[in-house]
Amino acid sequence: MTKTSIEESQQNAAARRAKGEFVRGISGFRSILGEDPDFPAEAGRYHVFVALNCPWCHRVTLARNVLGLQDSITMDVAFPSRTTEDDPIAPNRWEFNPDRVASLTGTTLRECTGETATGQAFRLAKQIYEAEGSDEASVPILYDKKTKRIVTNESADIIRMFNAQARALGSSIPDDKRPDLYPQSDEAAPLRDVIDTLNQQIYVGINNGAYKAGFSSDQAIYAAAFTAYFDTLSKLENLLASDNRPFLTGDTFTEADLRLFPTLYRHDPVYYVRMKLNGARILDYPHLWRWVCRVYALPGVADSNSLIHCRQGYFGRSWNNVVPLGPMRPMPYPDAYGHPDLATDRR
Ligand SMILES: N[C@@H](CCC(=O)N[C@@H](CS)C(=O)NCC(=O)O)C(=O)O
Repeated sequence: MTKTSIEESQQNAAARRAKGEFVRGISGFRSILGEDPDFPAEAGRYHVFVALNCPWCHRVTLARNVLGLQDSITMDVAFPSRTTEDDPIAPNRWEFNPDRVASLTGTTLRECTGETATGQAFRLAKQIYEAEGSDEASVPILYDKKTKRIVTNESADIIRMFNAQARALGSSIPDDKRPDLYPQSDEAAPLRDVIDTLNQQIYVGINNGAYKAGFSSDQAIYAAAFTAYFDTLSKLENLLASDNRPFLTGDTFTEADLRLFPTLYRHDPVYYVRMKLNGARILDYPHLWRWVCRVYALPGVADSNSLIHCRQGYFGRSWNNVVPLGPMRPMPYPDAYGHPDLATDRR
């Protein structure tokens, strides 16, 4: 499998962090399903651990759903807020706890589960790593229920291998009906180049750019991330407008679309406020808005996430546990994603 992930340079990472820049770390587990002899592609053997508010996990739940892998790859969902300071094991960790009550709704969240794959019913994602001597703590995790080992914790690799191995992994969708997110044929080499270029722009300017804007504590770093984010959105708006193409590379939904969606889905209801990305809404970009609605309507996409989890998770402790209730106009989200006609051009 070719290299999938676009990673931040780790050069001077400690000094950059000390200066207030948000610098994303590197994923430590990087086996490839179907290529590493320890991890053959088989139906019913693998499991994913996710948090629905996490956009990297959203890539994984999207790929699992659009490729028809819901029945053959099992999944556990963490509560959207990390553990609290008084947690008996560790604070600020992802927790599999279906009994936890969300402050937004005053109820438990029906998508949340316990930990069902290791056989040890761990409560914290951190404990899954500790069982392998690792001090990482992130989700998503692709886990092998047979050997009880982590396969990989890199979302870019997970979506690429789900696509490449969809049939062997037990997809419920026949080959000729299933989207091919990253076609492997010789003729598709130019398309792969286009996807790779888009992935790079989308990761730097948008997916990770949103975090750089929202989580850096330095005004200049925030401002540069804000500018790059909206510049990239304008480029993508123009790309879609150029020939009214339905998807970023043309007529079919590919990995580039899949990787853009988690950020744009969160933009109006969450990132506009939380990541200080209040330059414009996606609603203000008519082609991007219609693109979000088009992707949202694809089978499995609406079910791949929950804005309740996103809002609860992103507006957590740093927002005093009070979750903003909007947007209300032109209508509440995600219902708005059923209305491509709402698009306005007010940038
Ligand atoms: N490279 C990883 C990044 C995943 C990531 O940063 N996940 C965040 C949640 S959005 C996380 O779990 N961070 C560690 C922590 O919160 O303890 C991927 O794309 O799979």
